[in-house]
Amino acid sequence: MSIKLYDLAGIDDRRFSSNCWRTRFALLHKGLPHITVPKLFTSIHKISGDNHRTLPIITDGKTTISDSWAIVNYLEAAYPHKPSLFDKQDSLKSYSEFLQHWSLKAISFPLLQIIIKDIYDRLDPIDKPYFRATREKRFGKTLEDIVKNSEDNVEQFRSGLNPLRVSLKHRNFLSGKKPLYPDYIIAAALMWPRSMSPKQILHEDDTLNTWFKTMLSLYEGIGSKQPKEWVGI
Ligand SMILES: N[C@@H](CCC(=O)N[C@@H](CS)C(=O)NCC(=O)O)C(=O)O
Repeated sequence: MSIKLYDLAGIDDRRFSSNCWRTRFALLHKGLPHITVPKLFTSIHKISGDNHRTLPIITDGKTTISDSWAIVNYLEAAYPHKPSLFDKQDSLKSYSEFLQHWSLKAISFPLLQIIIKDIYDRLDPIDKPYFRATREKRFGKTLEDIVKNSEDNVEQFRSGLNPLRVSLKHRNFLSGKKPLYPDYIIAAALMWPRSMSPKQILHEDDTLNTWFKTMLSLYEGIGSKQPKEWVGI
């Protein structure tokens, strides 16, 4: 039986969640047959009897796991003969864990303050009241107020990506010669604005574009085939 990946979806079946993309890339890298099941924010609680409140969730036979980091560790342990996401190196696993935390701080959080209203605009109408209420409570202001300074914030966001540009100066991938989990973490973070925001998040001459283009082309171009909203590749 195929693995099932419960995946967050917006309008036009846009699969926009970075957290879910990490898992999707992980399944593709390992060559594990799987199907993705689109879900709305407001239907996550129905997946496994209210046990899990966030996506991604996978089911593999009788096993159900949520949280992308728990999932990647499960896949490595359950399928040791399939290509490893960490090249079977503890050091790469530690680097990945660091990068996931870094990307949350340096990419996802600043980006959210730039694109949160664009995300809202592209959610299924059923999800909109839930998304607005929970995010406005979290930030203590309206979605419209959160994105008030988004023009200035885009510049700041772009310069925050410099560590990635420096790392990619002398290698093709963040992981070295081939894409591994560190590359999927960052590519997943960029799939989010790519599918949900018309803003120009990366300049057309940004050196990161070369790497991102390669990431989009992997696995028969699964990334590049996704609906694209932003100005860019
Ligand atoms: N650390 C978790 C984060 C998962 C997460 O926050 N997922 C979001 C989707 S991108 C979610 O399901 N949020 C549910 C909600 O906001 O109600 C992971 O890596 O899986």
